[in-house]
Amino acid sequence: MITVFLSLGSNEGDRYYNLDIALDMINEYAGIIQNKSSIYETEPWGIHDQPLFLNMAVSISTTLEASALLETIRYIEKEMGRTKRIKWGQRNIDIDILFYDTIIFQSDELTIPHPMLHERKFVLKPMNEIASGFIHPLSGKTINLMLKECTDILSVKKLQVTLNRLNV
Ligand code: PH2
Ligand code: MG
Ligand code: MG
Repeated sequence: MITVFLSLGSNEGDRYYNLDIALDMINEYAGIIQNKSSIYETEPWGIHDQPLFLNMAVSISTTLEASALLETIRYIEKEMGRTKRIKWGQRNIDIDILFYDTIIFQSDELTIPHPMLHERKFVLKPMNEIASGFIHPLSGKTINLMLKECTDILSVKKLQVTLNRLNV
């Protein structure tokens, strides 16, 4: 079993419902959910003129290879009728692989660890909640240190809400 960290995001439609469904499908198809962060409401990074995101981080244990995991994530996003139109733009669901154990992996389609995670507070803050001591295999830094060093000033606000059907 491999431990994988995923980042979930939604800023279109019923954002809570989208996260909820994505968690269900991840648990069904991608791997068993071990841990999940709170939900955060976050200012959009990259393209500012779009609705606020909900973001969260989860860890799963899986037997899927990295490329098979990516295929599975794409399947889930497709099943959910993913609405992404442009890079960094608005979408109903986005599931990104942050870490695949401590593996370093590079292909045309996939880079692990996620190459931009250290620049994104909307990724680091939720991740810090569930795995603050996890060490980035390339930089050797903990999530906690990366969060402290992160210069992203966009708002990342922890919400006091839980999902309706928290069946995982
Ligand atoms: N995802 C992006 C681009 N910008 N900003 C926030 N706050 N949250 C996201 O999940 C996000 C983003 C591209 O995947
Ligand atoms: Mg993304
Ligand atoms: Mg993505």
